[in-house]
Amino acid sequence: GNVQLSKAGEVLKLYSEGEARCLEALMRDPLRPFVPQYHGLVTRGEHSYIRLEDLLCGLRRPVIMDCKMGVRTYQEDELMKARTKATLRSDMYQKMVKMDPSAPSAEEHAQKGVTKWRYLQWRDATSSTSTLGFRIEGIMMEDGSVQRDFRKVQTLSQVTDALLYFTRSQLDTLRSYHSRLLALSDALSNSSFFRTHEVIGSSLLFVHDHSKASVWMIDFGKTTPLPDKREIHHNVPWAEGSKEDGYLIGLTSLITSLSQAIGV
Ligand code: 4IP
Ligand code: MN
Repeated sequence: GNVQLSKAGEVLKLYSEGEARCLEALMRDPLRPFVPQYHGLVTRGEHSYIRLEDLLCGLRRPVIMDCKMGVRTYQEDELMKARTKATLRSDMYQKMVKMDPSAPSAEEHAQKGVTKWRYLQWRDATSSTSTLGFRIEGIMMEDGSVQRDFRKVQTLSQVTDALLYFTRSQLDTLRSYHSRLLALSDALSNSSFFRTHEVIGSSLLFVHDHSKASVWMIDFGKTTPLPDKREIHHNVPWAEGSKEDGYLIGLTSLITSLSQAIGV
């Protein structure tokens, strides 16, 4: 959507202050090898952009999977806004009806709108987000075809099926992903960035071609520093005010699913 190609090896993403700050901090953190390299800002016309390493550079016919991490994809702020000055979104109401006409309440049907929090919360509850701590947002196969019909994938064995489809059951690819996630898990446990940030709406991007496979942390637009030097655990369910994101619940689910796929 808001990412475009710039010169070779680089992509531009529309600037947001929060994301730029996260990327700056990540370049000085043990997570650096798991994040696209950040090259600062550039202005084109009226807009500023973040310059990022192109993760697809040098790959032939790459296959890509985006997994949105965490047990929720909305910030606590969004819940506050929904309670106080509830802005109704008709586009989100439409997306909801399209997926399940019986999902909106009678009141929501009458007003033909839902709050952003309600929509995001419903997406979390009807996907694997709430239970497994992540969901598959989409897969692009080597011919460029994109599949987004993973919205209702809910169980770990459905995730494993999706992983087998995505990798065409190639054992070396599955093993590379598995070891990369174990290395990520290690880096996360040593990361002061991770300890001090609430990571919401961020994805793990799985990318492979015929010769290599890797996983990257992307999208930090809704990742925020915790207030007052607070820290979170990332491996417990969320309760209002706890700021917990459940990122590690999702990572554990993915590692378990990959283990099942390669039979270890
Ligand atoms: C989208 O819903 C995603 O949740 C977006 O998150 C979110 O953007 C959109 O909110 C929301 O409509 P679907 O994926 O179900 O279509 P992401 O950008 O991480 O994919 P935000 O702004 O929350 O990042 P709006 O308000 O941008 O429409
Ligand atoms: Mn995303």
